[in-house]
Amino acid sequence: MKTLKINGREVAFSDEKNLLEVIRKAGIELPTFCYHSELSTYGACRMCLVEDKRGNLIAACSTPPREGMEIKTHTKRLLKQRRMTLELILAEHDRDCTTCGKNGDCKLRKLSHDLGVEEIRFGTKENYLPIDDSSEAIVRNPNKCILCGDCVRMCEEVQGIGVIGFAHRGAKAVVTPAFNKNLCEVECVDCGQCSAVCPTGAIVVKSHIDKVWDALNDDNKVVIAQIAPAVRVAFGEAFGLRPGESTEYLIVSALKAMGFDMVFDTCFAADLTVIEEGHEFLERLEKGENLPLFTSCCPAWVKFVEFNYPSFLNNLSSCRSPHQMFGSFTKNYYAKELGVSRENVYVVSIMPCTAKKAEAAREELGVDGNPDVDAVLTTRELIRMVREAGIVFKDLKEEPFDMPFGFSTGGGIIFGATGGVAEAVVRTLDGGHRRFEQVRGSEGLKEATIVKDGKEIRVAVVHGLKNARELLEKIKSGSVKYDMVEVMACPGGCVGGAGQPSPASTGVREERAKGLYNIDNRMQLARSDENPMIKMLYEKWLGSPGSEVAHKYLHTHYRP
Ligand code: HC1
Ligand code: SF4
Repeated sequence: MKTLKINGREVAFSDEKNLLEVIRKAGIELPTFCYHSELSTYGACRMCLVEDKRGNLIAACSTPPREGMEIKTHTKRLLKQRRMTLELILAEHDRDCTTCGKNGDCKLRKLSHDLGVEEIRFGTKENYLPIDDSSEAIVRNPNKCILCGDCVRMCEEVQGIGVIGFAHRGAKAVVTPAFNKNLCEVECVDCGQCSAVCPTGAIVVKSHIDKVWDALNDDNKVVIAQIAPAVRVAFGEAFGLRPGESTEYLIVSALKAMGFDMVFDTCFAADLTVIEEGHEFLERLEKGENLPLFTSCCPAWVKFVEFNYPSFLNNLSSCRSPHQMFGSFTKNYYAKELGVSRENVYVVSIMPCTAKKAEAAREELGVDGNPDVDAVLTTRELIRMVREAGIVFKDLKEEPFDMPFGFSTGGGIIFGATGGVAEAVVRTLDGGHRRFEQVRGSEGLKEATIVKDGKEIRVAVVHGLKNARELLEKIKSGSVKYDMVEVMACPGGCVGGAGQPSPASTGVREERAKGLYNIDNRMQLARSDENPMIKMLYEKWLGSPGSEVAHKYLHTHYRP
């Protein structure tokens, strides 16, 4: 076993990729801005400097651990150095912390407090750059950027998109889309993963909180919430629960306390998606057309295909995503049952995702300018609203979902983890009650083959858009062949959505996914086609899967 010394204590190490990982494993939390274990090492922020026995200062993130090394992590010199680095960053930083979107969750503010920065000797920021709020999903404030490059590497290395990068040099250096364009003018897919790794308020999620409060305070509006699968296994993290603990009935209770009239489950709409998409898939299979079928639940993935692979647009399932199906049947069918006009029904989607905000704004997903989904709150926005409303989480009593759209099967629940959509469709195609565990887990690409009526169906599952691009290239070249492909833009699927509480490392995402499979195991029904409320919706309104009504209200088209 190899060892080195940290602050005079012997510490064993094996395959840790750098000194920083060894130090953190030894229980010492060295500060960093630009280090993320899932991104390449940048080594720019200099916060993780340590001192070796010769007195050299070295960046722990970019130094491999070596046998016999002796380092110190908190000498007087290092403390002074870190404080100075913070002071220099703060001197160039817009410091309106009290009104910042990252207030309460800002690493810069936390470290300045923890490291005892009490004055900034190097002046105050003078030159302010314009804020870019052109995106439906995120807001970029360059005045709060500390040039750590986390967003740049996330967009490039994990999402394979690369629409933001460094421009200019020295004091003029900024992170910006090419040619200083706004985000809405480049091929940003709204995944929000850049905001999830941003340590400050330089990239934040666009808030829908105020408009939801407005609707809740409007007596003419019937305000209806739907809760996405992945929200329930992450929401509790903000209140001290472990990732993966299910909190859906506490969320229902909180929403009711805030004044929501009805609370339904997006998992019901996910069950409906399985039926429509399963039907569409079998039709394509029979005709041998537009295969592989690509799932279409993830709006960032849909936009990615629209921007980059228009020749594959016909491969996308024409099904709207579950939360948009929900908005559509709520406003076009249920509003009539309630005797309320669609304008007076206000649908709020509670989602782990930022791209759902942009999806809800798509013109085709509404009627005459009235959207099917009026507002999208991320898990984090809902947490903020719960606090704003003075609701004490530990005092909440569980409440059930409302009916009829609060009933779901395990098939709808597992949508929130990578592989879940494919597994739910396969369960229904198979018609048994088996689980299909081959497509579970956090590997970038998962494959499975199932046999239906003597015919082999090849399924692939990818998450993270870089993985999706690699797969599309292989499909294009003919080197691989599949019948169905599930793609989710965020690492881990929706459980790793950018609207979830941070930080979402691989381990956290896996725990959340496990939480969804645990709920699935407890569910009475495993297959979406067994959902009695779905059967009722077909009997009362839709007719049969793939019917004209179903196509009009539950399907969509894409833009080349
Ligand atoms: Fe998802 Fe979906 S699973 S896309 O990840 O298909 O956001 O959770 O709500 O719409 O159901 C997200 C999650 C979510 C949709 C469903
Ligand atoms: Fe890149 Fe996604 Fe951020 Fe857009 S939202 S800049 S695609 S990481």
